[in-house]
Order: sequence, then C-alpha cells, then structure tokens
Amino acid sequence: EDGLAGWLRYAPIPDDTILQQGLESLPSVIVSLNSSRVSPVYTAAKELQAGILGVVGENLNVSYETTASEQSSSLIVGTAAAFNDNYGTQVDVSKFAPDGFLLRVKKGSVTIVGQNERGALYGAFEYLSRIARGDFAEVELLSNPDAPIRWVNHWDNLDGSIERGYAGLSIFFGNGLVLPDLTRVAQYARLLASIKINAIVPNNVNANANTLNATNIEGLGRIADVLRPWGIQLGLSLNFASPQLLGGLNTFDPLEPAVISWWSEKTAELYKRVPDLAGFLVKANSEGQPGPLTYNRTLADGANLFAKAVQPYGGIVLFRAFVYNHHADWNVWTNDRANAAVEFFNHLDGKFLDNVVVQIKYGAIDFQVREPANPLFANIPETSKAIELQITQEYLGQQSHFVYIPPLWKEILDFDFRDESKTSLVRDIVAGRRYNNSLGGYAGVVNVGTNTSWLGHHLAMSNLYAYGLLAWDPTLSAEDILDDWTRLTFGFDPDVLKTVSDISLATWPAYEDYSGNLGIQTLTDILYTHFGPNPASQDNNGWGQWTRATQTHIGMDRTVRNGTGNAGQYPHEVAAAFENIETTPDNLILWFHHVPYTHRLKSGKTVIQHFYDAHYDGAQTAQTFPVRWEALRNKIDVQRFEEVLFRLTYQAGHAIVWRDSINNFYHNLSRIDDEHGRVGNHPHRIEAERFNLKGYSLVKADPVETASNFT
Ligand code: BDP
Repeated sequence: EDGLAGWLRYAPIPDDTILQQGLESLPSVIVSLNSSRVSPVYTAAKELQAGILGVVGENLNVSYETTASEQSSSLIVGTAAAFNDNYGTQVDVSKFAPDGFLLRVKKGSVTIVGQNERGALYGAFEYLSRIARGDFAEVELLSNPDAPIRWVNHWDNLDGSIERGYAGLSIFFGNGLVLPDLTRVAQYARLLASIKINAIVPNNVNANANTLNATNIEGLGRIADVLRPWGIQLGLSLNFASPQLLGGLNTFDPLEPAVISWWSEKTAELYKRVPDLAGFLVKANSEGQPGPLTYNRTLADGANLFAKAVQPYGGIVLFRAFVYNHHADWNVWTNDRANAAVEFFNHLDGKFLDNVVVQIKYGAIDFQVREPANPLFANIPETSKAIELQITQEYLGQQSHFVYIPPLWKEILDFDFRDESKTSLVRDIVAGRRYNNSLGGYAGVVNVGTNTSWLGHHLAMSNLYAYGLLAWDPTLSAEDILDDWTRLTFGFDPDVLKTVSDISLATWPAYEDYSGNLGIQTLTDILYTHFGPNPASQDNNGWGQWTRATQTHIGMDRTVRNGTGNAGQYPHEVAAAFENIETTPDNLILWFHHVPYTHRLKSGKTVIQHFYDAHYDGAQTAQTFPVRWEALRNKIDVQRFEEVLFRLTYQAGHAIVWRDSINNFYHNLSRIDDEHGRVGNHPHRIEAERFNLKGYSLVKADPVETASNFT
C-alpha cells in the first residue's frame, strides 16, 4: 500500500468480527434517493457499495426505484425531504442543522438521511467508518455540525510549488494553470468529504492575481466540478491588488467606484462558471501583501468590498487576522507582534458586514509549538470568527518529524477566556455560540502534495483526519479519534493500535521538549525555513518572534506593568493570571515574563536546568519511536512500514541535533553548567575546527553562542 487511500481503504475486516455480528445485520440492496451523477447522494450510494464490498465482501446492487415502505432489508440514503416524500413523513427535519444527518442501523436495515445532500453523504461515510472498524451495532444517531464553516486552505502557487508544503508538487496547479488532470483532486475530495469538510481554497493566501484570468476561471470551474459530487465547495484566495495587477486600473483603493465594479464584474464571471462558489479568503496588509491600508482605508473597508461582491450569491468572506508588519521599523523593546491582531482589529468590531468572518490563527504569533490562545477571539464579540489551525507541520518538523497535533488544538479549543467572568471557551466562540454570531468555524491549512502519502508522512494523516472530526465536534477526544484512524489505516492488530497510539501521543510533548519549551516558541530558524534549531535567528528582526535572551535573562515581558502589555489584551481574570508570574503556568512562563535563567519554576527546577533536562528527555523519547515501530515489522505492509521507519529514524537523529544545539547555545550564553554535567561535554565529538579539509576555510561562528566550543 502506498497511502493514497488514506483512511478509506475499506480493507476486509477479520472474519470473526463479520461472523459474530456483521452479516445478519447487513441489508441486501442500497436504495439511492437521487440518481443524478453529480449529486452527493449518488456518490454516497456508490461509496456504500464499494465500501461494503471491500469490508465484508458483499456486492449490493444500487437501486433508484423507491418502494412505498421502508423495507427491512434495504439501506436507504437520501435527503430528509426526499425520504419523507417517498416514505411519508417520518424524519423530523426540525432537529437538523445544515449538513446534519441521521444514521439509523437496525437489524438488516440502514437508513441514512441528510438535512441536505451533503449530510446524506456524511451519514454514509459515518456508517462505512463504523463497519470498517468492525462495528455493526444498532444505532440511532442524529449528528449536527458544531459550526457551519469547515474549510481547508492550501498554499499552492500557480507554478505548482507549494508554500510550506512537504509532499511534492501541487495537485491543483502547474505552469501557471489549473492542471489538466484532476484525478488527485477527486481522490482528495473523497477523503475530505469523509471527514465532513465543506469547502476547499486551493490557492495560496499570498495570492497571484492571474488566478482570476479567464483561462484560470475555466480551470477553477473544472476543480469545482470535481468537488461538487463530494459536497465540497470551492473558495478562492484573492490578491487585493488584482484590479491593478490584472485589471489594468491605476488603483486598488477599496472605496474607488472603478475598483468596486471591477470586483463585482469579476465575481459575476466567477459565479457564472462556479454558481456554488463558497466565497473568498483574503490576506491583506501582511508580510508584504497589498491591502486597504495602502489607501488609508480600514481593514473592514477591505473585507466589506468583497462581502458586497459575493453577497448576492450567498457567498462569504474569510478575512485573515494575521496582519502585521514584518519590516524592522519596530521599537524592539515596546513593540510586540503578538499584540498586532488585537491592535489592528478590535476597533473594527461591528464594522464588518454579516457575511464576513475573521479568520484567526490559534495563537497570536504563528503556529508555534506552544502559544496561549489568540486574544483576538475574545476582543471582537460582534464579529463572526473562525479559528485557523495548521495541519501542515510548518514549525513542527515539516513532516520529517511527526507530531500528532490534536492535543495542542484541544488545549486551545478548550481554553476559557472567562470574558465578563463567564465561561468563554474558544470552541464556543468560533461556533458562534458565545457571542451569538451568525457564522463561524474552522480553517485548516493542509498543503497536501502529489506524494502518495499526501502529506509526506503516513502518520501525519491522522492530523488531517482529526482536523475534520474536531471541526464537526470539538468535544471528541484526541485519543479516540486516533484509535479510529489507526484501525481504519493499519487494521485491527492490538500491537499496532497500541504502538501508534503511544508514539503519536508522545510526539507533541517530545517535540516541545527538544525544540522550544516554557513558552519560548519553537526556536527554529525564523528568517525563512522554519526548520531545525536556530535560536540565534529569533531576535531583533522584523518577524518579531523574540526570545529576548541575554547573558542573564530570557523570555519576553508581555506584562502590562513592565512589558508590551500583551497580557492586558485578555479579559480581566485571564489577564490578571498572565500578568503575575506566580499564576502563569510554567509552560507559558517565557511567553509572558523575562526572567533570570536561575528563576525557579513551580516544578522547583531553574529555567536553565529545565531547558537542559527537557531537551534530553524529549530527544530520549524520540529515540524510542523507531524502536517501537521496528517491532511492527510484518504487521504492516512493506511500503508504508519502511517509509514510516525511515522518517521516525530521521526524527530520532534530528532530535539529538536539536537537543545539543539548543543546550549548547544557552549554555554558552548563560555560562551556567548543567547539574548533570551533560551539556557541552561530548568526549567523542571532533570539533569542526580540528578538521583539515581541502577547499574549506575557517569562519567564526556568529553569534558565538552557536559554536559548540564557546569560540
Ligand atoms: C507563515 C508562513 C508563511 C505564510 C504566513 C501566512 O511562514 O509562509 O504566508 O504564515 O499564514 O507561517 O500568511
């Protein structure tokens, strides 16, 4: 197996499972309440047929003839409306939210009814997931989404490259155009539909204006045609300056009539080809992208320009809150990139049109291994909000390391802002419940590529799977989701289930330990690659992921009293907790406070000793990954086994590089020794300067603290 089927392998389940409970509960025919080939109900029936054949070896016919009564031996799939028409009113539609479904399994009969076509398809995938995991039990499940927006974003460029993609080239674009062969897009859509994703944005947030030329609009139409049978809508990233770059106007001022008509005509052209376009995604005035601030207009003026353009078609606008100035015109002691989102957006609350959703990264900096929840979630109550999560492991080892991320997401989603001293969980805020917003939800940056593993690491697919499930129901447990995924992906062997679970759940803590801990952020190279250890690159540049490390102190003072004031952007109970070093959790201490290396944590360790120990512990845990995996040889098919082993072995080795780079750097900077004598003590190492290599010359390490030998 090469991974292409992901978790939708429909592998035969062990015979004893079928014999015990399976066969007698199976229906004998599939009744599809829609026969149109582009309909998700039709897709659902075909998928049920293929899935049942794969899992239990029974080839059921699909019938489009409905009978007057709900027969006991049939599997019926359709919308609630079609079901009630055909069988007399039986399903109470008032209980459904959009995209919701009912799955009823009784001995020998299965009823799958969706609020809409898409819901029926979700119900079919739910049933298939159950039987593929050997679960044939009777059930009456009404399932509704927690939030309406369950999108994925991609950062694919028209030339086929992918920004922060680690699995090959784009499945959508190449040579400036939409690819002629969209087979992989169809396969991807199938995976996404099975986890209840309802829209895809294929193109980079750093958008190319040529995405909107006539040829590409036709190509985008072909993508939408491929997605439609899977109940997935197309969304598009826009370049704010398109009226100038593509339209030839001399301005892109959002209040200029010529600009407004340019966008409304372009939008009409798009909807003509893609009548069900979901809407637009916009990155503006950030990291060099154009935006309304260029013309002294507000970000709300910019968002509303697009909101008005898509409003007649029912479209929405996801406007990103990731707005900051990356040029080093900052006062490095008072400015704080973590403050930027609230500073740019809180005075705009109430100024966005109803179909605008502000898309907010989970933390205030950028997908770090540990960040407190972005304070913006609790600052704009009148505005609809979506949370942006990253499935592609940009700062988390880029799929050369494996990190199972859902425990991190869950910590953020379960974070309580205590706004007005009331429970204010992030997941209730993005669902629109906490502040009564009409829209809200989830955007996940996925960046799959043409590699058959999709993400570059077979185990990383559990992140994509979990993302979809959590966007539907954020109360699910990260452990249960993982267990289901493993069963679907690798089968039922208890050793496989236990090993994948143990490795996966150990990855986030280990990665945090061997990269950047105590809230200091990931300590990767910050200037571009975002991979590998480079603590020296963090400070005093416009990207602003500062550690403020000196010879004696480390951490960024974000208090109101002495620091950048970031703690004060949180509602008062939380603000008070972060303001005070005693009530700030150890794992965020360096995010909020600038402390001596000798500061004692609640654990009793000093900050520097914690660094040393955590880096040793994390690297030690990573050594167990390939060893544990190796024990599964012969329990997993060869290709996936070897490919995972290769990556876990790399991770184990690179974890040691991380450990030594970080520990040496802070040892050299602080000159404080490790209590256990490990750091800086490498008896078997040959220092680079002792080599005598032809064609090389000696250069001084810069900064000197990055040298392993103090010089
Ligand atoms: C950063 C990425 C950069 C993205 C940017 C964004 O390094 O490639 O363009 O986020 O989200 O994390 O806009």
